[in-house]
Amino acid sequence: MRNVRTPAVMSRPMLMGLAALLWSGCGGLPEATDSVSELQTQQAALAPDQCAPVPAAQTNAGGIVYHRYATGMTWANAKADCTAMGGRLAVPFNSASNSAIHSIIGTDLTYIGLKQASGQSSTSAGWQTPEGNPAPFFNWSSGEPNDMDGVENGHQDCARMYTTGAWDDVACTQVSPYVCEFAVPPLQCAGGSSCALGTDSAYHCTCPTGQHYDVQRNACVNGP
Ligand SMILES: [Ca+2]
Ligand SMILES: [Ca+2]
Repeated sequence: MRNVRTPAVMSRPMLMGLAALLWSGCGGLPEATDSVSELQTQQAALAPDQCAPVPAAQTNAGGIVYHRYATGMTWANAKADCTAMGGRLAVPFNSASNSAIHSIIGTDLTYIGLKQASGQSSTSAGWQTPEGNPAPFFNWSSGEPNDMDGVENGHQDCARMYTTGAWDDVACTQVSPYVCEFAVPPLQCAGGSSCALGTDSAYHCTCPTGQHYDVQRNACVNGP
C-alpha cells in the first residue's frame, strides 16, 4: 500500500474498509484482533485533513504502517503524539510485528506501546496496551523486566525496545524516540502544506498565510 494517499482514487472510508478486509484475512490471535479493532475505531474518527508528520523511518507489515519518530519524548508524551496523528504508540502483537518495529529503530532505544499498571506485585505483572488492555505479546530481554533492582516498586513501568529487538522496562520519564502505528496509511501533507499540531490536539495539514488546504488535491490553494 502506498504511503502517500491519493484522494481522487481512494477515500479514507474506502481505505478503512480495505484495512478491515486485510485484518480479517490475517488469522491473528484474538488479542491481536481486539488490539487492531481499537486502532481502527480510533482511526474511523479522523478528520479528513488529519495527518502524520514525516517520520525518520517507516515500514509496513501485516497491513499496519509503522512510523519512527526520532525526537525523544517521555512515554506519556509519545503516546499522546501518536494519538494526535490518529494512530497509537506501536504495540507488538506477535514476533512479526515486533520484527517490523525493530527494522526501523536504527541505533535508538525506542518506546513501544506497553505500560505497567501501578501497584503490581511482580515486575512482569500488569503490562498493558495504551488503551489499558492486557498486553498481547512479550519479548523481554534476558533479566527484564526488572524494575531496576528486581523488586517491583514502580521505578520502571514503561517498555522500550533495545537495538536487538528485545525489550527493557525503563522509567516512564526517560526521553526516547518512539514508533507509532496506523491501521491505514496516514495522510502525508503535500502540495505546499505541512503537518502541524493544532489546538485540538490533532495534527492537520496546514498552509502558508493566504492559502488554505484542499483535501481533494492534498495541496494548498490560494484564498482564505
Ligand atoms: Ca515496574
Ligand atoms: Ca529494566
